[in-house]
Order: sequence, then C-alpha cells, then structure tokens
Amino acid sequence: MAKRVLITGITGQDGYHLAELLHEKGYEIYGLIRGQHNPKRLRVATEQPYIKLIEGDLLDLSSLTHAMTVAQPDEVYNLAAISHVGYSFKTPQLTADITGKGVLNMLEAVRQTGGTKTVRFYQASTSEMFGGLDYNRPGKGYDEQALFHPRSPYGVAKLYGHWITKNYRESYGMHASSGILFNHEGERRGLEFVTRKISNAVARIHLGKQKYVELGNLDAKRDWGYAGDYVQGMWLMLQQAEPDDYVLATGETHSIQEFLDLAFKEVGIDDWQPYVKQNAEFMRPAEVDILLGNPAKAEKVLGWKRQVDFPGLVKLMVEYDLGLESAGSLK
Ligand code: NDP
Ligand code: GDR
Repeated sequence: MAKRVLITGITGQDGYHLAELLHEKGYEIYGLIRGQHNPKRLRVATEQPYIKLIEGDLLDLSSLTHAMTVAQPDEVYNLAAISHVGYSFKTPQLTADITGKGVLNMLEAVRQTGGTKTVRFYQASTSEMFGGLDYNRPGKGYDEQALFHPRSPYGVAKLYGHWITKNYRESYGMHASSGILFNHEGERRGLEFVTRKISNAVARIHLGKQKYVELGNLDAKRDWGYAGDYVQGMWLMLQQAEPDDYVLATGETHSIQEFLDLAFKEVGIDDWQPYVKQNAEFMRPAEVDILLGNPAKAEKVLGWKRQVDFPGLVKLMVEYDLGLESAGSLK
C-alpha cells in the first residue's frame, strides 16, 4: 500500500520540492491550500496534478482536523508559515498566530484525530531561532546544542513552534521531529527573498528589461543550500526509528555581496555596483548578521549531505530566470 502524506505549505518553495520527492517515492499526496481564491491552485493543478488539494488554514483547527480525516496520513510535514522575516516585523501578531500557534493547531489536529501514536510529524524549524548574536563557535557553526536568540517576530514564533513540537513528543510520545534548516534556495524561491530577487533581476538586466535592483543590507552572511537537497533531509528525519531534531546546513557562509559577484558574472558583468542601489525599505529593525550551520549530526545519523554547492546554486538560479524571462515575464 502506498504511504499517505499531508503537506501544509504545498504552494511554497519547499512544498513543491517535497511533493516532487514523495511522488517519486510513490506516496499518495495531500496538500493543504488556503483561501477561497488562491491563484497558486492553478499552478499546482497544472504542474503537479498528482497532489490532492484540501482547503484549510493553519488558523482554523476545524479545517485541519478535516484535512487529517480526509488524508488519513502516515506522515505530516508542517511547512506552512508566514516565512518572510521582514514581513513578520510588519505583521507580528499574525505571524505569532500562523507561524507559532499554527503549529499547535496542526499538532492538535493530529492528536484529536487519533494520530498520536501512528502519524509521523515534521516541523519546519529554522536557523532564525539562533539569531546570529551568540556566535560563540566561530568556524564551527550552530549545531543542535547552540543557544537560541531569535531576532525577529518570525524567529520568536518559530521558537514556539519548535518547543511545542518537542513538548508533544515528550508529553504524548508522538513521533515529532524538527528540522532546524538553514537558508535553502532555488528556482522555486519566492521573489521576495534576496537570492531570487537577485537572480531574477540579473536576468532582467541582462535582457534589457530592468536597469537596477534595490536591496537592503549587503553585508549579511548566510549559509545557503539548495532546497531540493533539504527536502531529502526532511524525509530522512521521518524515516528514523526515533524522533529527534536535526540541523541541515552546508557548513559554509557567504555574504550577499558574494552572491551578487557570482550572479552578475553569470551574464558577463564583473562590476555589479552600477546595477545595485541600496534602499532603507529593505533594512530590518534588527538584523541577523551571520549564520553558519553545523550539519554533522544529520550527516552522521541520517547519512544526509548537500549535493549542490554555492556557485552551483547561484548558477542554477540565474540560468532558470534567464530561461523564464526570455520566454515571457514574471513581473
Ligand atoms: P514559502 O514562503 O515559500 O511557503 C509558505 C507556505 O505557507 C505557502 O504555501 C503559504 O500558502 C503557506 N501558508 C502561509 N500561511 C498559511 C496559513 N495561515 N494556512 C495555511 N497555509 C499557509 O516558504 P518555504 O517553502 O521557503 O519554507 C517552508 C517552511 O520552512 C516555512 O515554514 C519556513 O518558515 C520554513 N523554513 C524555510 C527555510 C528556507 O530557507 N526556505 C529555512 C528554514 C525554515 P500561500 O501560497 O497561500 O501563501
Ligand atoms: P532570511 O532570508 O531573512 O535569511 O530568511 P532573506 O532572503 O529574506 O534575507 C537574507 C538576508 O538578505 C538581506 N537583504 C534582503 N533580504 C530581502 N528579502 N530583500 C532585500 O532586498 C534584501 N537586501 C538585503 C536581509 O536583510 C537578510 O540579512 C529566510 C526565510 O526563508 C526564512 O523563512 C528562513 O527561516 C530563513 O531563511 C532561514
């Protein structure tokens, strides 16, 4: 019998890659979709017709218990969230409700539909919980034992989600695991995130459709991997006999300026300065200056290893956007 899975956040970047992976593995896939008129429904129906969509919202427990009843899943991946750090400063309460309390709602839906001992649960935790301040292991990177010090409403809400997942594991014996994932990007990344904003702008500038790109802080450093590699790690976590928490990261950190260097070089531009303007609108009230992860535990226990390196990631994103923007326009 095919395994059954319920994925929240199915219209997001990770929902796309995870569904592709689980489809290859023969899963029967259910995806939660919100809103009475969600334009992304058409994209999913066209590109991934094997996904059965169920209407629901992380804010509405009744819709989540209904989704559980329909999907009868063996595995639940809770990927839904307000996921943009900058936006979370503008909507702190909504972020707390969706990104924080929404996790509790999903866990309760599993419990209330009798899945405590049968359903395996994945929570999308994040390196934003570390916040970059207590960077007390230079060169070694944050691992599962590092101190949390979130620096945004998003990071704080995710920390609640992280701990409530642990609490359901300890209280009810649920097979509930959190992946503490560092930034992962790719051709499906939303245009509001810095890597995709750059790769898309580079393609448009090359094609004469745009003159420059406006960015915020160019000095921040991130541990950037490829989303397709990271969903493999999520799946591996739920295949373990025991639930646990794991960091997924590359173990390398690069600045936004390094990303710009490589991205513009892809289209033959060595000096990107004339094409980048700084705009305070994209600065955050509190910034995470540097993130570097230590994936040693995931590599040892799960046998997980990222495949795409930093130059490979930048290249694949710019190439994808050159293809898209040559064919039409995303904007
Ligand atoms: P995206 O922003 O691409 O996707 C977020 C998804 O959440 C969308 O499908 C969105 O639906 C859905 N969603 C938002 N609010 C609700 C709600 N109230 N009810 C139901 N669904 C909702 O995020 P990613 O795919 O990049 O990330 C997946 C998860 O992993 C997120 O939780 C994110 O915080 C976390 N994470 C991501 C990392 C990364 O680098 N990508 C790193 C670490 C953690 P809609 O399309 O309708 O808006
Ligand atoms: P992040 O990703 O905040 O790390 O969260 P994002 O790409 O938004 O920002 C990365 C860094 O780039 C700086 N920056 C800009 N960011 C955006 N979005 N737009 C700009 O114009 C810009 N200019 C500079 C930011 O200040 C920041 O330092 C992502 C999300 O996927 C989270 O959901 C996830 O949990 C973390 O990664 C790990």
